[in-house]
Amino acid sequence: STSDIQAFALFAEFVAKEAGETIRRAIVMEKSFDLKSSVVDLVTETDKAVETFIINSLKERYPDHQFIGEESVAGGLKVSLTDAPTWIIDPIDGTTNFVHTFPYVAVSIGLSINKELVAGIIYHVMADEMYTAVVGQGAFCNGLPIKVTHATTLQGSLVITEVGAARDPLRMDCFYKNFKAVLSTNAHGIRALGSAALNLCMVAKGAGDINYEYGIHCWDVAAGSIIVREAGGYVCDPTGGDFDQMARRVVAGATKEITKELCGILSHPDLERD
Ligand code: LIP
Repeated sequence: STSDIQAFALFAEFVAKEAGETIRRAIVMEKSFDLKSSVVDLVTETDKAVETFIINSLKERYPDHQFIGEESVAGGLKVSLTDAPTWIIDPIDGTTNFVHTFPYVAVSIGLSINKELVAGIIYHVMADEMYTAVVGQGAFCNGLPIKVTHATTLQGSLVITEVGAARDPLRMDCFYKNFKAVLSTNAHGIRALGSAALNLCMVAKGAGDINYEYGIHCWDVAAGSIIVREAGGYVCDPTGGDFDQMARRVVAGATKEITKELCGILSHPDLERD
């Protein structure tokens, strides 16, 4: 029920805030990192420690819930989304930023039930902003309602995307092609700040009109996609079809119109599903 979900979300908010405190302390210290899928895909001890803390905290409270965590998957655990309540966790979204002390890092926690996202919690650590949404209940930042903009065209809009953690030629070609296509609409600008979760929060709060990215994983966008929808935005697959959180790609816009316009000009790289 909605009140159960609200209780789950409230607890996750508390856990995200605690996790954020650890990240805030660690970001100003010396950091070392290991590599994951590529030489630009980074992980630190803090990512791992924070993920363990989040999963253990939620598990203790909800022993029958399931978990998908970025670093657990990197450690070899398979992504498996069932009908059971499943927490989808990115302990530090924006690890590259964390490593470089760029203050755009977030804790992202989504909750899926019957394979539908029902709650999203994203903590913008260095801004101390807690973004939350429960299905049907609207989206909030630090408890105040947030809304997307009214933008219906790319012309004059602010577009947010990311380079991502892949550098292979086919993926890069697609990236450049899409970048050019967006600029040729006379969009006011493109931003790429390094956190998929926070990019979605920016669209949700009306600080930017649309976000697209290829190569993301479910933990990058689970929480953010529901936050955008609950803020009145339109989230779909870049082909224009239904958003699929396992498909590694997303478009999230202020309105259906601007979102469909962007879908119409994007080229899609091949991506292996989560
Ligand atoms: C990152 C995303 C970023 C994306 C990177 C990476 P991480 O998440 O938020 O937007 O471009 O490829 O996935 O790895 O820092 O949690």
